[in-house]
Amino acid sequence: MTSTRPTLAVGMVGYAFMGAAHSQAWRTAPRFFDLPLAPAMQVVCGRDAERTAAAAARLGWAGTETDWRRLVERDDVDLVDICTPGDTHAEIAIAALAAGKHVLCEKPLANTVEEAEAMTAAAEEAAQHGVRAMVGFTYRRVPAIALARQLVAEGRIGEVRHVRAQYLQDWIADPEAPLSWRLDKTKAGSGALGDIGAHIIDLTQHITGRLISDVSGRLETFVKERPVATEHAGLSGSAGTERGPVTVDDAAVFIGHFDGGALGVFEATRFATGRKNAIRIEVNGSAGSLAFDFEDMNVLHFYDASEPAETAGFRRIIVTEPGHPYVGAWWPPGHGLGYEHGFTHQAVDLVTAIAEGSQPAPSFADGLQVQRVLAAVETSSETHAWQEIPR
Ligand code: SOE
Repeated sequence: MTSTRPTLAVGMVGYAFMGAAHSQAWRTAPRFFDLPLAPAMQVVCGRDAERTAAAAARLGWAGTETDWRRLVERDDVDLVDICTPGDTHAEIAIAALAAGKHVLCEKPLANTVEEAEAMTAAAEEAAQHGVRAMVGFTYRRVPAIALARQLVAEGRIGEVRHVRAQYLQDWIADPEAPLSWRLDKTKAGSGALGDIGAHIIDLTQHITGRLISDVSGRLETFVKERPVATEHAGLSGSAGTERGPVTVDDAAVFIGHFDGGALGVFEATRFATGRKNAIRIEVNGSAGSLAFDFEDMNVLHFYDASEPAETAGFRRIIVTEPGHPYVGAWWPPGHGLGYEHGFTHQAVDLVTAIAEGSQPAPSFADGLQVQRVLAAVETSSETHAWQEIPR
């Protein structure tokens, strides 16, 4: 079947875990959603020609490049999708925006506030010419999360007072798990804080519609040295005999306030033994509560405090009805969506915004706000003092 829609040619930089997830999204978005533009998987870029060619064949990309600068210069690329470690985000995104390409950039937006500021300035300049930029906080597009935001916006839980958020993983709980780029500050910027803490910062701000205004936090690195990885395969690679330093945090905890006065308690760790990808968020308001756990991602718990005490209780909503956000395009009720669907919804929303000429969310400015919270937690951990988040 040939599409009569105008094409949006995508060039993706990086093809590991995130590149595979984004490729899946570009493949499925036009097949399940009625998109105004037809994404074309034009070219994928990686440093090693042979591996990049293998990735292109496996993931469905038409061509390859081994230098992202070449990809950014190509006339047959409309959108640059950045799936590389954080140390390269700013340079690639700023060059792509200057070349008039729309940009989708993986999270966290950058490794420093300064980089995120420069990226936001570049995105705001590009927006004047109709060029769009978006940061990939993909969990916003989990239907249960989108429903939670709707319920808060409709006032169903009243005034928000408590926000409790955890992102729990355990993939390096074993001290012999090897080093990878995610444990290297020069590449990743920070550890659990930026990699997964960034998600719960974004999600809680997204669900409540309020920004975090101040924080007090602590970072901890439990295992300070690990075997050097021999390969960049999967999250943790495979180990050699040499050992090297871990230069990022293993875990981050912080408390803070949201605009409007709600209290937040946050925890991000790669040492929660037995927890694989548990994003747990609970919001308590004056009229009710919401609770979510990504390990049961098709479910949202909702407590309505206006119900009679004798029959009130947390309601377990299976978020798979056609009327639920994004779900109508997929399977019959109860059949459930997975991790990858968030990436497809992200591609759908980005393509739609580009076609409509509107600002996709989360914007680079939203990514900058998250970056400022991350930096404030780090500073607070060093100084043992509360930090305000600059606006
Ligand atoms: C690794 O901790 C990781 O892949 C994160 O980088 C992703 O953002 C998250 O979705 C899953 O875990």
